Amino acid sequence: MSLKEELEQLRQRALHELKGLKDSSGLAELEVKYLGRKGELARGLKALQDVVAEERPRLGELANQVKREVEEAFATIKQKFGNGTPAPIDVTLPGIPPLRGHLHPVLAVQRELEELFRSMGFMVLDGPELESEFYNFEALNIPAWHPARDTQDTFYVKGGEPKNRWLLRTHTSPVQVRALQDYGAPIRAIVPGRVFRYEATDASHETTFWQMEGLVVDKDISVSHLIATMKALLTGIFKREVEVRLRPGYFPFVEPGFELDIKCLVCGGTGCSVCKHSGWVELLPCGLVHPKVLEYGGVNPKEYSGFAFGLGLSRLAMMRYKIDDIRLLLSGDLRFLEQF
Ligand code: FA5
Repeated sequence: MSLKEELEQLRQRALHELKGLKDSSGLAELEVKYLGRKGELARGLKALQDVVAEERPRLGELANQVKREVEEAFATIKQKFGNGTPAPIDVTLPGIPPLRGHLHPVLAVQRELEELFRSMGFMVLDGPELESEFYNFEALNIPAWHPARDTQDTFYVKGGEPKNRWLLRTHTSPVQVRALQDYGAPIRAIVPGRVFRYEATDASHETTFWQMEGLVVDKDISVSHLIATMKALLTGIFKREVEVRLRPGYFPFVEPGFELDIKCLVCGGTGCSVCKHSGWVELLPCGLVHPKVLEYGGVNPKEYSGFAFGLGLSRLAMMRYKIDDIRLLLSGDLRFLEQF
């Protein structure tokens, strides 16, 4: 084969092999094979010395042209794959911090309260969110005909019996009777949990919100125990005195019953959409446990008495963090949640 044919074949082979590369592996070897000091091209150039003088300029030009073409082809493919050498790693660069979550504001307040009540000897209990009419109403002295049922309309689900349907619980109070049945008296318990109501929403009303029930049953429990516990709760969570007002309140499962309101901490009492421009927020209804509830729980009302409260946990979190719309709590909006 003449040198001219050899050079042309060399060009074809080199370009063909380069084309077949799928990634940068093998690129360096191929470069040595064709362009290396002892590579095929170097051998072709060396062979120029042996050709007759008049052929040399033409073949020399061809050899240079092949060299240029092959070098260019290598340069192009290196650009495509990178040159096969991994970029150096700078171990001194700061790392990428992992994203960290945190407690939802309602859960943060709940955890604090659990801690506080545990320190006062309370159990922390749980109850079913899908409840029976019996525990949600009947056992709390709210029979089917009672108008108090209308104040807590809810979502009923298929199943249960005609007079004891399943529903999404409207409050945490059903756990009062469940706890008495399970543990008897004396008892001190709190029950934080999610509750549901079928009602129009606004800045202070949601269809899904959190409450925390409290129940103390023992011998000779009176309103003074109730008030002292409410004070401990409020100073524990706000870390300062907050202005409260106690009014009579009606709930069929307590007697006497009270509404404990706190001065709105979102507006400082001047009036806003959270306190419906009254300056006060309904937060802590409470009272002495009705004898019928004790009986449903299997506890003798002649021997024991008790108090109960139903804290609006979502509203407490709003007061604590000055949140001006309850609907933000379940919005799932990270711009809101990341502020806590
Ligand atoms: C009750 O649910 C009674 N079970 C409370 C109770 C327990 C009274 C034990 C006596 C003894 P009420 O419907 O008022 O009561 O709700 C209690 C608290 O939940 C309210 O003070 C309020 O803070 C909160 N709340 C009520 N409805 C909503 C709502 N739609 N959205 C957000 N919070 C609400």
